[in-house]
Amino acid sequence: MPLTRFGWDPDFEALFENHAREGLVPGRVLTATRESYRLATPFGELAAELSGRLRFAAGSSAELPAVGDWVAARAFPGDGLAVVDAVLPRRTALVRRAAGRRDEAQLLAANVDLLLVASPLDGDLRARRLERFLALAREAGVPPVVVLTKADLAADPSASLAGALEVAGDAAVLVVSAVTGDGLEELAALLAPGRTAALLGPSGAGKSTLVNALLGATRQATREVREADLRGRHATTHRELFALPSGALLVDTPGLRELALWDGADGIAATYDEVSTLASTCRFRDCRHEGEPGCAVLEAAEAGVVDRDRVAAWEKLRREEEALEMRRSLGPARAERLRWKRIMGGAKGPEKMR
Ligand SMILES: Nc1nc2c(ncn2[C@@H]2O[C@H](COP(=O)(O)OP(=O)(O)OP(=O)(O)O)[C@@H](O)[C@H]2O)c(=O)[nH]1
Ligand SMILES: [Mg+2]
Ligand SMILES: [Zn+2]
Repeated sequence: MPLTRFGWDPDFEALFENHAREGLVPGRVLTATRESYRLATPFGELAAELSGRLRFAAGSSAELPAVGDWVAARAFPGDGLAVVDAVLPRRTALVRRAAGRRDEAQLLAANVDLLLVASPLDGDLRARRLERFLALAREAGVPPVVVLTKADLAADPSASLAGALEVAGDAAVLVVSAVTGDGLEELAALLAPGRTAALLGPSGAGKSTLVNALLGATRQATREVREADLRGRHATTHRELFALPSGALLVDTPGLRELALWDGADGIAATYDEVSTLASTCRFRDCRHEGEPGCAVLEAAEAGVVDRDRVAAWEKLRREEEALEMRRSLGPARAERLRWKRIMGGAKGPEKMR
């Protein structure tokens, strides 16, 4: 199967020249679980592992292959195997802060051209959660589209649509139902041949159901309806890239319980455009919007010009981002010391020991 079927293009071809001279072949990562990978290659699908060189050269897990990556591999088609030797530069990278206590970037998918943010209509619209996904996409330079799913279960679809439009900014908002088929054609029309889209959203939003609908086949297990109320169950357990019959590529992902950003500053500014524009006109350049004189953000919130909830959400994301940035750039000891100073103001530090 030609690799153009998986999105191979002249840009990646150019990046591959040196590897080709070494007798390596290009491959696209379809799945990446622990140490084992599946690649689409010129020899068809191959199981793959990492070369020792790549494993030891990688400074962090974000440098290892992720779903959507293009890699250079040594192929052993007779055995159905390949050994990945290098990861090609990424056109885009969807990155979040990994769940858990350690500060670690987690690469959700690479070389994604369009992010579909799934948000189910079987409950209230979660505008704040939506904003986090939008910020993640914009940080990566990937245009987002909001996909409001399960429209057939919506109590008031037009209210949810209006709510989503309020926070979507330049992102399109689609309303779809896998049950009635509403909106599926519009969704399919956004997925261009050779281009890669990824689905992100909470568990149970109907992401895999959409993948199956677009594939025209049941390749992804979805949650049983009778289990639909059970919390903490993810029908999808790993990320996977699918080639759709239309020629587009689509990445299905397990639902994300929480979404913490990594490197979020630009994405946050773009997602809360009206708030961040105001903030740049505060009297003090380092205004924390906590009651300082001449704070344009608080003034606008009081006058009802901007939505208070969005201001609060923007603040929260920025604080998270700042704190993470500080821990990353300073190391934990200095970060804690500076944080203490900021909270305690002029209060004195630790007693000097004699
Ligand atoms: N009524 C209705 N049910 C839907 C629709 N789409 C999906 N469902 C159901 O919602 C449940 C969850 O769907 P999934 O596709 O497994 O959800 P998911 O987002 O892939 O969930 P995770 O893999 O856990 O992240 C399943 O029981 C689906 O049948 C829809 O448009 N309407
Ligand atoms: Mg799923
Ligand atoms: Zn201010």
